[in-house]
Amino acid sequence: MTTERSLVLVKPDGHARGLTGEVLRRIEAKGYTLVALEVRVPEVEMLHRHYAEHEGKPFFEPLVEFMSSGPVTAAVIEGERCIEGFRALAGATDPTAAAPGSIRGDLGRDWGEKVQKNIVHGSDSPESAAREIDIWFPGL
Ligand code: DAT
Ligand code: MG
Repeated sequence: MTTERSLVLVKPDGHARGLTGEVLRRIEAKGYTLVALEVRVPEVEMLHRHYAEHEGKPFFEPLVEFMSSGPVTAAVIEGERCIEGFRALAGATDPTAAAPGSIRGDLGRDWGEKVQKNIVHGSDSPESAAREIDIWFPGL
């Protein structure tokens, strides 16, 4: 048994397009459990911590600006190998290249803007998941 927790975000583009329920539906249909759920407009300081690995990259500031531009749904999900499993549900980072059947592949596309609006975030490792869950849901 490798029960894991992962931090999932429905990004501002997903919220604005009314896709939050669809993302949560896919998570539940896969068999993962919702452990925590909150809608909030994230603060810039928090996003700097969340995206610390990307600090200094050309897309970092536009990414933080985009992510703080509106409501985000943060969720902690739980299930067997759900970190890798949710990354598979999400699909590749670039929604144009993401496989059909995935969230980004089915629902995302390139909007011709600096920041890729790719609907969701999912933790990429157990270490990232622990760090990110502590940022979004301290004490959980
Ligand atoms: P992922 O969200 O698939 O884990 P990531 O961690 O490499 O991807 O990047 C975080 C986010 O930053 C990603 O969801 C969209 C944005 N991003 C990544 N690479 C980018 C690029 N080359 N240009 C613009 N935005 C980018
Ligand atoms: Mg990432």
